[in-house]
Amino acid sequence: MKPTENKKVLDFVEKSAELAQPDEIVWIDGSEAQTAELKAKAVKSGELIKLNEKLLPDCYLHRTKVNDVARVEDRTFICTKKREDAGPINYWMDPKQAYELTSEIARGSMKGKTMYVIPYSMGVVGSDFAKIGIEVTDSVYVVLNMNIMTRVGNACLKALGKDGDFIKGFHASCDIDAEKRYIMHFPEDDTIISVNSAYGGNVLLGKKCFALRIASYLGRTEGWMAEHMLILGVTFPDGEKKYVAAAFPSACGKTNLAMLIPPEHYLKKGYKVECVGDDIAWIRVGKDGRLWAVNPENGFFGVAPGTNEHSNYNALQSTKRGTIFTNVALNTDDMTVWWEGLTKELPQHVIDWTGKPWNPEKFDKKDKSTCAAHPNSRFTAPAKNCPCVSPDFDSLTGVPLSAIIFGGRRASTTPLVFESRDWNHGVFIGSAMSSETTAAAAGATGVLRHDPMAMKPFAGYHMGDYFAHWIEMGKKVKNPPKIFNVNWFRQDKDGNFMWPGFGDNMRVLEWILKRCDGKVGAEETAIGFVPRAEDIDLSEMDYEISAGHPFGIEDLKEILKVDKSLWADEAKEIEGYYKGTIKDRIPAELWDCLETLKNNCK
Ligand code: GTP
Ligand code: SPV
Ligand code: MN
Repeated sequence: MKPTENKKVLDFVEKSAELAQPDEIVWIDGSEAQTAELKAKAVKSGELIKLNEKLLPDCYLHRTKVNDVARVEDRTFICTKKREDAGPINYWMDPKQAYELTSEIARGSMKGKTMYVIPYSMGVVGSDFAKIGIEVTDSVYVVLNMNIMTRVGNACLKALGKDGDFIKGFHASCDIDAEKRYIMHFPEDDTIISVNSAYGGNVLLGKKCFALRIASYLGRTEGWMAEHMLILGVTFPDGEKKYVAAAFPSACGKTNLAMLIPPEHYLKKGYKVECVGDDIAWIRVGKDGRLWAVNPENGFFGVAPGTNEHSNYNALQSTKRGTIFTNVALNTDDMTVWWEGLTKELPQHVIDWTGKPWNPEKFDKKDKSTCAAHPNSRFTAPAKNCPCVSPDFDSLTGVPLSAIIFGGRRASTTPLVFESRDWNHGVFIGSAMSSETTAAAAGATGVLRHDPMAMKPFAGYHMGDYFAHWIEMGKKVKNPPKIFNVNWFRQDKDGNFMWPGFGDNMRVLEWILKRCDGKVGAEETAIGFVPRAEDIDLSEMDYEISAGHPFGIEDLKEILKVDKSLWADEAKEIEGYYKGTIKDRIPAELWDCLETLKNNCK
């Protein structure tokens, strides 16, 4: 029985089946019974390994092929009719060619297999913010992950009604052939096609493909924004609540900041931090002239390595039930999972992420190839598991933003925190962001590259137009959030982090929120407003920077410094990026900010 009469849905499913030729079609209803059946099937086929039911109830481990462990940016395409609409930094393919190429690859690829049809909603089903997608896939792993990451089932079909439109997603695992892997986006047709991958961001089409690439395109035409941002709420001792959204590139700390536990003395005073989202924010202008944000997801697809009881207790707790782990190591002593950084002691009986016995004696922190878990190994955990999930998580209206924060991994130059002079200057700061690459995408790590607003891999259209959209949005909000930039990743000459990060980032958040209320001063510098060191609360700090020296105000001063000569170089670099890479469609407001920066650094 088909659970919908929506002809567009039925047509899409029929066409997909005609192409891929599955033996059967199964509609996913999101029910516990069906989910349990699929888990059992995946365990039987070896696609999932069941973990210790007592210690990790309803948790599973999945291993991908070794050639399929991260997003593949150079195989990710924006297929607009006009090349220039995809812009200078997206890979582009002519839509006709892209449809032909992927059809050729996917034809008959589901023979002998089941095609699952997943109706899902990004956002609370039926809310003003929500948008519906249908993903067809031949992977049970995808179905089970989508079940956690999105709101899945018949309610979505009901919300679509007889005639509603949706985002079409076609995924075929094919042979997981890296040479024939394509992640294609057709923003003009509301369509996504993914072939030859079975890894996270490439195949959970509701996430980066829909909620960022397609949604950013929609947002531009419809007057809202889809951003690579966490959303968190801070409750003050007097009960007041404020919300912040922050854009950091992949594997640069969104999940960690979103679930931050404040230092002890903040907790004692009554501060509380709650998580609304850890990766994606959809943002609209509210009737009150403020920006309001929702998290369209329903779970966390979080980086495992480095997550432990101290660094991110809330994330770790989130993974204790109903979680799918991808490419972490298996501890065969008790059928639990392990990854680098989970515990100080190395477990002795471990199968690494490729399925081979692991030798802890050969482990060398600096050599990724000796790791038991893949550096981009992940957990897919239901948001409701998170001890600090916000009561606003399912809010239909979203939450009002007091501040927007940009940030990246910068070993030098960028201070711990600074504030933009106004909205347009904030947009400039976002547009000028650079960050060191991480394991979240295939390719070299640690290479400094431009990643405007942490959206380089995710903007579904021309980056110059995207900047212009930000400027336009600023004109629509009477009470815009203040815009800040942070850098948790400054390093000393020996490569040690100069700021403790994690929970101690609360100290910076507090300064940011005080600035939003005009409750604290700042120093105006060449790049914007920087805190006076005395204004950041360092009490009860418990961090030793290199050589056993406890972190103090002098260390803070060091990472708040703005070195004009470095920033003069940075300005040249930004100019080179604007002129040489983005080339056109950059709004005049941003050129003005660049001129100001250059003049300020003379
Ligand atoms: P995506 O899911 O890829 O978008 O990543 P993310 O931005 O959510 O990053 P996440 O919070 O998972 O952090 C990635 C890595 O950065 C982990 O290894 C963390 O341990 C590390 N990290 C996060 N916050 C901090 C911090 O404040 N300081 C330092 N030094 N490292 C951090
Ligand atoms: C990221 O890379 O920013 C992620 C993981 O959040 S993925 O879903 O693979 O894109
Ligand atoms: Mn992300």
